[in-house]
Amino acid sequence: MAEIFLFVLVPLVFLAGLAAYLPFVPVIAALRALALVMQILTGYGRTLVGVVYRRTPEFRTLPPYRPQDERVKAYRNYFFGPAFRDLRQLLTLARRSSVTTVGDSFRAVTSRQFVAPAHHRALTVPYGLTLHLGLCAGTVLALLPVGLLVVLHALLIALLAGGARLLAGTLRAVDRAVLGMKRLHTGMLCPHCFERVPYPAYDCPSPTCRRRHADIRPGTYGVWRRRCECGQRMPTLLILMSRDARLQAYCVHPHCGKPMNTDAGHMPEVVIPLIGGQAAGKTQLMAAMLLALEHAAAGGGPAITLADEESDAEYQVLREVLRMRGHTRATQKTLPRAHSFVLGAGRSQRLVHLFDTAGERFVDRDDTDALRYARAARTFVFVLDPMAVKAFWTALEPPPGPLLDHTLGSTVDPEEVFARSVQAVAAMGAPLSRSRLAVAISKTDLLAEHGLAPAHPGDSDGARTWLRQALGLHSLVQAMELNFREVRFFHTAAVANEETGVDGSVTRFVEWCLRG
Ligand SMILES: Nc1nc2c(ncn2[C@@H]2O[C@H](COP(=O)(O)OP(=O)(O)OP(=O)(O)O)[C@@H](O)[C@H]2O)c(=O)[nH]1
Ligand SMILES: [Zn+2]
Ligand SMILES: [Zn+2]
Ligand SMILES: [Zn+2]
Repeated sequence: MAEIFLFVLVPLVFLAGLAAYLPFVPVIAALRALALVMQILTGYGRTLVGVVYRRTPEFRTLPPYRPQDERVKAYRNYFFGPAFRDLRQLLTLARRSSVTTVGDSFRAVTSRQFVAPAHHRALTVPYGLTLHLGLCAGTVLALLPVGLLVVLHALLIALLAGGARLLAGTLRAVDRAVLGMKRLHTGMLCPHCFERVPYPAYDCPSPTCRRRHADIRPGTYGVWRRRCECGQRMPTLLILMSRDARLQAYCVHPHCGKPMNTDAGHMPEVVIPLIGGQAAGKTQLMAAMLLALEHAAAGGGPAITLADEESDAEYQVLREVLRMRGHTRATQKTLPRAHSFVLGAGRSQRLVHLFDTAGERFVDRDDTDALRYARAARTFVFVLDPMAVKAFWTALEPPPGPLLDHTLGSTVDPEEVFARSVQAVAAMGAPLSRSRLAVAISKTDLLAEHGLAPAHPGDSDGARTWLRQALGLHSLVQAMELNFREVRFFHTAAVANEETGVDGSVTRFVEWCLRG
């Protein structure tokens, strides 16, 4: 009887139970599969938040982008590297966490239902098998949403990275166009080495940092702004610098690296070289030009601001010399430095560089290479001291009396200086045939004192005739008109007077020089 019970009834009951259980198998398996999928997705979500947002050490699998390792000591824009690093970290960590979740689930079922079950194995083994079936299905099913999320993530950052590059490119193009409008497409002039700087380098504005950023334009290190290694934010473009937050610009040429004018790049630039022999009157004329502009500004004309401390300090000295009717000292032969000032306001602002080079430099052929700045000039000033012309002392009618001091004159032949300078400047590639030349016949006040001034000192044609006929400078005038697009002749008296200010001749002269 016991045998019947054991070998017939029990199996029958078991099989009947199994048959009754069978319809529930798909339901239980499906639920376990769904639970596993949800578990894996939750893990993925947690990893995503950790990698992209919390950024704690346990979510780090790849070395981070650090500013100290960069060529430029600045933080990278998220879409220029870090976003892809995050995606790779996410893939690694998500794979790890999914494998752990699946493995743990299988192990839990095995141990609880097969190895150490709480009930009879006859009951737990079918249940365990069902769960295993669910886990298998869940593992396969989870691949779909996780894969989809990864693909979406990759697509999104690819799209944003493309957008960031496009935006950076557009901003650079806009900046280039604005520079083009300011006629700065070939760059700005470095007042120290006279080379063109296509785009200045800038120092971090933080006083404790001062790291140099060679190229701040939008790109790898930021689209609108960049962050220096020290944490300080800086604008990426000239057009993004507000008037009172302009960064200090530096020359990018490796042998130079000196500071440029703070206004460089923000306005058109005008370069005016003063050419002339020793003691022809270049320095004094330049001082008078600046003073004339200052007086004009006080009288409602365009505002003038000296662009840097050095220019300003030198100008203060020169102005004092003019006021005292003193004599300027011979300019040092050291490399000439621009006297820079900002003229005008708003859109008509211009950064003007006047180059007063020592007359010595125009005599020696080896020294003329310092005239590199002339390449950027479209208006030249030639200072001609009539007292340096032989005919002035021999052929003038009436002749200069004995009272006119010889030593006040230059002793360098203007024809020679002109020929040499033109040759040097043309060899450097300055487009003279497209440039204007202002000829300043200097020291008119001295001549006037001795009754030697021409009848119509304010008239270019009169001055030209005077040079040709009275001083016999036919060939010099011809050479000037041959080399330059436009030549204007001025008699200038670089002297000032407390009440009336600078002599009117200089006012007219400077006005023409800056008109171009
Ligand atoms: N009266 C008078 N003196 C002038 C005038 N221009 C220059 N001088 C004087 O002429 C001398 C030479 O003038 P500078 O301006 O120093 O000459 P420079 O061309 O700069 O000479 P270097 O620097 O040696 O190349 C100085 O003593 C000036 O005071 C002028 O228009 N009128
Ligand atoms: Zn430089
Ligand atoms: Zn910094
Ligand atoms: Zn001088």
